[in-house]
Amino acid sequence: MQSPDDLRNRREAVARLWDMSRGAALIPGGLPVPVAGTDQYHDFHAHPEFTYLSGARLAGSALAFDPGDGWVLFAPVAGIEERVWVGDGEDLEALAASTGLRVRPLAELQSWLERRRGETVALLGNDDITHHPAAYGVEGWTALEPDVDAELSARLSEQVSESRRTKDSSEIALMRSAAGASRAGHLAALRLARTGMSERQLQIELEAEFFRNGAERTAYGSIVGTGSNGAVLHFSPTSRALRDGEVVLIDAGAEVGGYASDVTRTFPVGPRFEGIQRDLYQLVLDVQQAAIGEIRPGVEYKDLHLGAAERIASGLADLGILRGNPADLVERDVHALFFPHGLGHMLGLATHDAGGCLKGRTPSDRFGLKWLRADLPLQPGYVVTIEPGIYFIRALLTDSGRREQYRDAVDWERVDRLLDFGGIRIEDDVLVTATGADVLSGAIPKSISDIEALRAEANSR
Ligand SMILES: [Mn+2]
Repeated sequence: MQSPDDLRNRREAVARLWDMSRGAALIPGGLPVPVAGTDQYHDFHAHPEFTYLSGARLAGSALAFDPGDGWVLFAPVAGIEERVWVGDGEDLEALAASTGLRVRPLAELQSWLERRRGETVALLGNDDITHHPAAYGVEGWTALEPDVDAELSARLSEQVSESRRTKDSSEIALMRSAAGASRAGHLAALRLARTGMSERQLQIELEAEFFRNGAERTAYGSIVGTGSNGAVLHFSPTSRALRDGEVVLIDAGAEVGGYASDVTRTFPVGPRFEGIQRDLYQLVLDVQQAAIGEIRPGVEYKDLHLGAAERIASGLADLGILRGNPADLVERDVHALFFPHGLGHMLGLATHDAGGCLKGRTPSDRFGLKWLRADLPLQPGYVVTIEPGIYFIRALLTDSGRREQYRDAVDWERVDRLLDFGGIRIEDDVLVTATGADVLSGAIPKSISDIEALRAEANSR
């Protein structure tokens, strides 16, 4: 539940940024998408711009703004058939109280638009209204379309993304709840994983605990990969069984009130990290903690990423997997053979939240930078993930072009013996504060001693 005051402040701040003297903005939340062959719909995700400004997540509604007239939420009123099949829907008065908005029946959207014919209209949110206007109660969208200004729409949308970077107290409270539900799920996985259990069974235990602890859904499809599957960055759980001697990687997060958490833990199937697993795990953990330790207002996220890349290169050189000076290795993108993704991303209403790149900054096409999803100076109230990883990815490590390019920089015989290793990633959600960092998911165990204590217990049962 978000405070109506926070929602009002958000809208006022955005309207100030927009600085419109005339025209209007329309922000549809999106229509439910039917599942073919049924009379049901896919799980509904309201457009984040709509939810950010209204606090509502109901399907088939639209938020509208006019600088003279203010904000109004057009919401559907259930007819008899809808009431029979899906229920009464949201009461408009209750909606007005929870959102702090003026709420009107969706049927009035048509006349709101008619009154602005010939004016400039910015279209944000879900543009499905242009394909299915009747579902929003709007006839003849084509007649209104010339009023939609693409440039204005893009500018206003970008300004909403900029606003969304700084989370207010309602948003932070929801993100703490989401992180709490994620903690329960990851703890269950750490306690219940056993040799012979499948990735799918582990996913079920994890997600059940998310839901028991307040999750409304998972923030994204849970990633559970054991053994070599852990090297596939977004691996969907299968019937593959956990084997003693392997590590299992779980990247999964609960969602509460539309807000995501995004957490990764990696742990041994047996009671202990063995041999190189232990060295690599400690390296990834050190890299993650160093990056979190460097977070404070003004720090460039890209510098955190490059710092992590250099520490990974340095650690891999200490272990004899890479050869050369860490700074040179990063300059040549050698680290990206083992750490091919960015250090993390903005988090909020979306798992990869909007506003990750400062205006004017475009992603690099360098192998070691192209998947960096955040490039901006951090400010208090931003929430970012910090998620370094080291993987043995066959697609990269058996590629003859890369092997030739990096012939001198990698102990390829060593790498060939580790191709079934899988991967290690450790990810937490971090709120930037005035002085440093508040790790929202920090109560989820990650030190070797804490993880081994839980795994020893699980293995003794
Ligand atoms: Mn993530």
